[in-house]
Amino acid sequence: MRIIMHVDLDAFYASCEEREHPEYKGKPLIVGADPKGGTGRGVVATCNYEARKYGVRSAMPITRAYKLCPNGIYVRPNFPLYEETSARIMKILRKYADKLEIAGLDEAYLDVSRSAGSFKIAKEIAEKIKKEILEKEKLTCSVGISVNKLIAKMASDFQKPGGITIVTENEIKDFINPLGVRKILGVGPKTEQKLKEMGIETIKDLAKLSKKQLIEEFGNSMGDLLYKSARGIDESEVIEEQEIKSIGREYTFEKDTDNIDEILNTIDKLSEETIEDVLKSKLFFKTITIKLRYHYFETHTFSKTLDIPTNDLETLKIVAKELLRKHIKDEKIRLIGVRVHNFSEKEVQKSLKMI
Ligand code: TTP
Ligand code: MG
Repeated sequence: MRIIMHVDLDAFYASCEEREHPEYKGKPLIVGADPKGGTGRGVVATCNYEARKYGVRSAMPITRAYKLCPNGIYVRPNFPLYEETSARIMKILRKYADKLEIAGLDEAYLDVSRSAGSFKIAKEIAEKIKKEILEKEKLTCSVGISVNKLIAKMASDFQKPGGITIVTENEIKDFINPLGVRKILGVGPKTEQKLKEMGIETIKDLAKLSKKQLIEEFGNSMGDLLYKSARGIDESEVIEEQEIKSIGREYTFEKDTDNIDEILNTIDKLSEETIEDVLKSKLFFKTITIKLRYHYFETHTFSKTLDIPTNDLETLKIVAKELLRKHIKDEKIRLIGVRVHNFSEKEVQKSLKMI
């Protein structure tokens, strides 16, 4: 039997901010953009649990957050702080895992099948992990323990903040049945909406659909995922991955803009900040992606993969701007992002010839 643990930090960005600024403690804290008295732009990245009492949530427009919680403290994200903190936490987690898969800045899967051997010992390991993260990083986390990644992740979310939730093989059905389909990793708002239109809201509802029906409606891979997830089945392995997946920056304009100079200058600035982080990471990237969000919120990404890896600023600027010119529509832009990924540790050649 496998024993898989999912560890997820509580209100991660907000908790890092509270640790650095004890004066924020006990007050609603929103990390995201400056609300500018209700006229600001951008969205909430996250907020602490005090702010959640007012209904504030991740991904909500900052103006809406401000309406719900005008007296909250609003801060902009400090990514280097979260990245450094995350790296130290992953180091702690690695000690306890046979295999560790970093799934995001604040979450990881641990395969502890061999080292724990039983759910009882796995719980003790989870308690040790929580204690060490609290002592060393002054942060709390929630832990889910089960027989696969799918259920472990649902379990870590079940008793937030600070909970440890164990779901054994026999308990899976009762645990997942009442949950909303959105709790399945891979089910986003679109799939959720489509299922809702079919009268499916909970995992119990979902389990009533046949594999054939699901594949007809959602295609092979999503259909198969939905069919298996509704039964608590997930055979995917915990995959050791130590590399950072991507590095990048994005910016929401003060006012939606179609001023091409302003957009290009912003790409330059975002590229510079991105390269600073790339140099710190000592990595070389092959793929460059830009993200464009239009004023009506439609969002597109466009990528180009180079022949050889680089960490060159000019290359990034040129390719990002080329992607922009090629794909931009005649509409006002709300947000723009620059991101690099597909990393390797070796540089081959630092020159523009590769473009
Ligand atoms: P989550 O783990 O989803 O959220 P959280 O840690 O803030 O809160 P919870 O206690 O419910 O786990 O995401 C981790 C971080 O990722 C979060 O602190 C901020 C960032 N994030 C965004 O920037 N935008 C988003 O829409 C979400 C969901 C998260
Ligand atoms: Mg979290």
